Amino acid sequence: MVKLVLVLGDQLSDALSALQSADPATDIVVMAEVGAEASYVPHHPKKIAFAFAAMRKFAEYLRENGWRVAYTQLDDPENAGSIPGELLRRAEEFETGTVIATEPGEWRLIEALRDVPLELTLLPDDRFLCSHQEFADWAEGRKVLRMEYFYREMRRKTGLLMDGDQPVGGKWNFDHDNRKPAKPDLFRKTPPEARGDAVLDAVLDLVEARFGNNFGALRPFPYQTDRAGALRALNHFIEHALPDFGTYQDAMLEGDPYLYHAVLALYLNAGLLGPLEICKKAEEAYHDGRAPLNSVEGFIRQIIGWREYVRGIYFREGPDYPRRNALNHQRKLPGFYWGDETRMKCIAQAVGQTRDLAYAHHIQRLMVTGNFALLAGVNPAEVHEWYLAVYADAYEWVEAPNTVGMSQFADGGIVASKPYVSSGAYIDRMSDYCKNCHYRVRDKTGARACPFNLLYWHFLIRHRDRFEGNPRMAQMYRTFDRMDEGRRKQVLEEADAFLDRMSRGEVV
Ligand code: FAD
Ligand code: DLZ
Ligand code: SF4
Repeated sequence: MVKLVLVLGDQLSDALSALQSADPATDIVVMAEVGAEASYVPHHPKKIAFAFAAMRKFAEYLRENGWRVAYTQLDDPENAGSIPGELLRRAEEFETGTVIATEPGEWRLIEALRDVPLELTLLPDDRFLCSHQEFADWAEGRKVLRMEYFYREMRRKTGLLMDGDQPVGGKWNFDHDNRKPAKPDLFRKTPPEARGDAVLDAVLDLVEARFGNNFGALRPFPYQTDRAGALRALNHFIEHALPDFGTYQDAMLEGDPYLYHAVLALYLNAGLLGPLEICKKAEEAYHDGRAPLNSVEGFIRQIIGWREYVRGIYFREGPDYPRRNALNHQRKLPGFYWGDETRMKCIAQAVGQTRDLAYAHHIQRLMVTGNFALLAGVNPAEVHEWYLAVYADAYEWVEAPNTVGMSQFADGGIVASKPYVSSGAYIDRMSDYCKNCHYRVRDKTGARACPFNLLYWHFLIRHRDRFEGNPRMAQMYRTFDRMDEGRRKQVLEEADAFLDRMSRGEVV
């Protein structure tokens, strides 16, 4: 009997379990651009264009390799509008009731597939290094689930940067050598840009017509949309950026969106690259003397450590995870996250490049936009929706633990042992943003005081009961208590006034 083989927009790998267990001679691959997937959040137009162009090209690749592919474009008059709807339509067309799929990366879609009245086989997504069972076994009996220990297991499992059972270089983690600020450099290489082609051009026109009003610039479109292009981007990164990746990992510079970051998460999460092939290339560069250990270890840790760990957390914690709100934060997300004017240079830079590129690097996401939302007490569900919408690499399994857990502490401390909050001093140390800001990073109070400085204390005092006993935060409470009473009062009043002005929609 014919089986339908579902391939979703982030499953564009020929190693996909659903494709591996099907037969090109008899089975039919179903791929569909659907309104439901394109609008469950107001995705950045570049993210939608990337998904559709990469899907169309992958469908073509499958056809060239002998598969029959039933592909639905968004503007097909027959389009049923959702993945379950498309499966039912294709089941009728091909007179079958059987579907094979690889587990989607989002509870919403897993549940929707389970409700489809067809005989569905849901296979594990084995493009990841750690299965749900392995993660459960690792987590079993542990009081806290710290990434660092999980990462060591992944190093042992993959053998990456291992010398027998010992880590190469004698240490598991070289972050101590990292975290330096960067200097502007006109000659720094940026990732290779997409060459226009007919498929991409047609998709860009479609996305412009249907999603042109979503937040974000569609053109120019720089990203690769097939495996060959993703491999070019990978090779470029290994040659030009990996050597300095570690040292400047946390740095931020005005007008320099990528620095030494890989800009590979969008390809990796869509399936155009695999985690092991990326890490092996990085390891090779270390062994050939083309990249130092602090960079290669740091990079590999992000992929086999953080990426696998957050996926484990997402599936272990269950469908309610994105709605958690441990700190009971209720403020609305300010309009400047969607491009309204702000005088805060750091926010304007991070949001501006997000609008232009559907990309910001980790420290911009964590210590600028994430830090501000947490300090200001924004509702984490709104923060989550924003991150899921605006980044080309965002899918819920990876975005939610990073946002709800790591950045907003809304899971109550599963991912992060303490909240990632900082005053303006951190941003000043790691960037050149403060030099050209309306606010003064050294001012702790007064009309031009950096809002991060004011809100930092406001956050700590708001949540004193919860965090005072945390040994890693006790020092901050002692510092606050040492200020004279008038000053303490002034800081908190100015922070309140700032939040009021912001919530009234005034330019802040
Ligand atoms: P690099 O900085 O060059 O890192 C290399 C690779 O490591 C990345 O391509 C990515 O695959 C992996 N990686 C690094 N950090 C993480 C992490 N914390 N979790 C998972 N993988 C990681 N990453 C996403 O892939 N999708 C998201 O939706 C996403 N949302 C985030 C939201 C917030 C609030 C924060 C703080 C982080 C988020 N991240 C997300 C993690 C990280 O910021 C991005 O993976 C990274 O910025 C992607 O850019 P890059 O490819 O240049 O990565
Ligand atoms: C992100 C995305 C978009 C914008 N559109 C589609 C689509 O039309 N069809 C599809 O199969 N997948 C799309 N995707 C990726 C899905 O949203 C993704 O598979 C789920 O979020 C699960 O991770
Ligand atoms: Fe951001 Fe404050 Fe620096 Fe301005 S002074 S860029 S608001 S950290």
